[in-house]
Amino acid sequence: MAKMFRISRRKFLIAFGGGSASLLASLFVLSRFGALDRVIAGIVTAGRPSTNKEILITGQRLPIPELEAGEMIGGQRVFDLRIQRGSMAFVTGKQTPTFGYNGEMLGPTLVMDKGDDVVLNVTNNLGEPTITHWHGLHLPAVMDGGPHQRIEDGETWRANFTILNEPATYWYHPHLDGKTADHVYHGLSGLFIIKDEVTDNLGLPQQYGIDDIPLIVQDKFFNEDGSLNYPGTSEGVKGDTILVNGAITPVLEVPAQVVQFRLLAASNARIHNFGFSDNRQFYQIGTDGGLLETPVPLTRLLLSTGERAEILVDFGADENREIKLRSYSSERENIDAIWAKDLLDISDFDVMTIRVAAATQDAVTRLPGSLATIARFDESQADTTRTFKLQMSSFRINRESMDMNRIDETVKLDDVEIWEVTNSSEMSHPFHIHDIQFLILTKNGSQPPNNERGWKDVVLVKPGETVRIIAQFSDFADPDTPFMYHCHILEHEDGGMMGQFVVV
Ligand SMILES: [Cu+2]
Repeated sequence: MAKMFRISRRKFLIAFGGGSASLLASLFVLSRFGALDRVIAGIVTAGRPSTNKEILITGQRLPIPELEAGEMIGGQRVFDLRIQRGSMAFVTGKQTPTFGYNGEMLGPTLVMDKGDDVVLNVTNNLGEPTITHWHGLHLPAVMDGGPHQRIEDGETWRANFTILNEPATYWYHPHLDGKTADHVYHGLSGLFIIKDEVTDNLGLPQQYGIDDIPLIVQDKFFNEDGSLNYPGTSEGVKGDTILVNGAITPVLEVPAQVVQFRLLAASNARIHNFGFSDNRQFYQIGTDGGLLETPVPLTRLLLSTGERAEILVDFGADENREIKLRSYSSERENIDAIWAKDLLDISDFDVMTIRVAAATQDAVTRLPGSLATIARFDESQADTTRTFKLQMSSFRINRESMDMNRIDETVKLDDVEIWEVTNSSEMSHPFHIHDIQFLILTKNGSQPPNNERGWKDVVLVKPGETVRIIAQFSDFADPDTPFMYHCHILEHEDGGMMGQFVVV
């Protein structure tokens, strides 16, 4: 896998490292016509898979994952998840082998209340070992579903914990060391929605599937025989075909009123820059781990793999109109060096078509004023500051590749810590920490943008950037079972850009 990374880099150097006068002259001409990026991206993506777009089934109605509230048994909310192989229709006349939870692909949206005592029985019928991680949840390390909690084929793992997190959108996905990227790519991902009475009474759109819509955005390559093509490229697999909730660039009908989208960037590697085709303003109300203090107006939303955002969009004046949800990737700045970009990275492209129909009877028509109070830490409260250097050569953090038998950091229970994460590589890395929700203090010394001033469990660290975050490690100490921190580009994680910490 590391080999492909070197090849693409070498191709780039061969093509553009020569420095001959004629080459430079033609580059100058190309750059004047804005085509240089496209040429270079074309060169570095040559030899990688591409999908014959004519064979794809697109424009289907957006599937909405089934809402699953579990079953109340003896005061516990019990969910059963079966990891299984399935089959989907993405290519005309063909079937695509997929992986899913309780279905062909993706999984049910698990809904629960803050404070619930939750049991998740996860049965592995995949034919190979896997595990399921509860991304963003604050829980005992043995219940986290990290690489140390493996489920052998045919076995069931029972996870049991109390929901302590704030109301927000979380997700679940495999986390087996070295296999996470492959398992997620083939379809294993699902959402959690945590609710509580306070949030239920804010007047937010919350009719699931009607005005409260989950959007799991991914990208994949398809072979002509219908199968998924997973090239395993070590710098990160960015597919050339965009899927939402397991359908290729689908169509969603929304009522002409305020609608909530729960966005999950669940690609293996792609970093999106969402916006709408009419450049309308929308409002971010939630981050990974809770509501923001007030709605934040945006026209673009940068979302890297693993991150979630709840946004409100007012379609009140749009009945009978058609609007596209798009990713304006060409507008992103300082995301990846050109050798790591694919054609979509330098393009603006459709993610989903939105058709606006009549409003519902009990339509939400106004935005809420204030949403939540965030108890911020003061930097002076920090007991410790740790530094993490992200390096792409051999995929390391602080010069070490992931080792299941090495504990990298030991954190004292209840300590408040500042983690300073520096990216000295040429690609952006979404940095994820298990167990906790954190607040971003600074990005390269500046305050984070308003829409990132809420609880987070993934933060994008761009090339040359240092991001400082602050968090408290409370409730769950276990000297024997570590939590993970890692890059959420899944091929980087599998490649070794992951470390382990224990709370004692
Ligand atoms: Cu990374």
